[in-house]
Amino acid sequence: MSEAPLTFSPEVAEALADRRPVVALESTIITHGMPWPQNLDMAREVEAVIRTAGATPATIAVMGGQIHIGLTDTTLTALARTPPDQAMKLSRADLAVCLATGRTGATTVAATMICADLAGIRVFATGGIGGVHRGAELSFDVSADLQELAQTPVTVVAAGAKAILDLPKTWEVLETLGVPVIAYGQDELPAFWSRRSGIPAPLRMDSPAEIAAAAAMRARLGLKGGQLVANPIPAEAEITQSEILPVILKALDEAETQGVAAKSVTPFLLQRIFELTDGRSLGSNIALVLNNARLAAEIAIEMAKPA
Ligand code: PSU
Repeated sequence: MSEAPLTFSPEVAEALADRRPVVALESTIITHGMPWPQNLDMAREVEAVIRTAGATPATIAVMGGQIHIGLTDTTLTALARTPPDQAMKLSRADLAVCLATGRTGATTVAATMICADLAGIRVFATGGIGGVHRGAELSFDVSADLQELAQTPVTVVAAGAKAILDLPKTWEVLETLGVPVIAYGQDELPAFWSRRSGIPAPLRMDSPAEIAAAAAMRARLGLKGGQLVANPIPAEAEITQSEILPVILKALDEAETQGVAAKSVTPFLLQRIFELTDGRSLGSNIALVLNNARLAAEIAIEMAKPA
């Protein structure tokens, strides 16, 4: 076990000690990705889905100089109530500073992967990863999530990259970085709120067992880095690309006019899209997270089987 300041919930500690399946969950989606109180409902429901599927959920956040692996309901509620400006949005760059200064921090995909790896957790479910922002050729705004996938051995289940991003450039960068991008059960990459993106998937897999086997094979080959499983949103919850694209473009336009930059871009866009769709985008976002949690639990169960 590492020297890192990890505090495990009793439930997660027992599951890991017994080598039972555990699924990591991030906390930025709670503090910066969804509004109160839907964020708390989502966080609880996602944990429930993982338990029902037969695995143990481990929501990860930084508080009081410790990386918490698994939160109590009281802590989860406190975190969900924390205004976005009072929780640091942690990536690889700021994780140590947050811990050393005792501040509260919510982990993004990148930071959650680092913490999950330290804790010995191999699978992580989220909504959508960060990626290359539109206009990145001028702003250089590329999420640290992509570099993390290239170096930390965790399988991340997401509904693709968030469709507010430049998706073709995001997939190009992942290819350059050597990250396996695996579409689950279809030949096309999904686009977060939509099942289809028009972009062919570099890889396709159709079962949790195959995905677990691929992760094990990467370890045997000594390949560093994780895998991205792009799991399409359930059909009944999707917003098609033709419906969501004009909304995304309007939100992007507003972000530019208002000079929103860096870490504020993603939360700003998600909030504006929520308002512009009268809350429909949030319902879809919750549905896709739950769907990803279920698949991640199934993968964790396969990974926990003796070789
Ligand atoms: N998935 C969601 N909503 C979110 C996120 C993921 O459904 O808000 C968060 C993740 O923590 C991800 C972050 O790492 O958005 C990406 O932010 P950025 O584009 O600033 O790197």
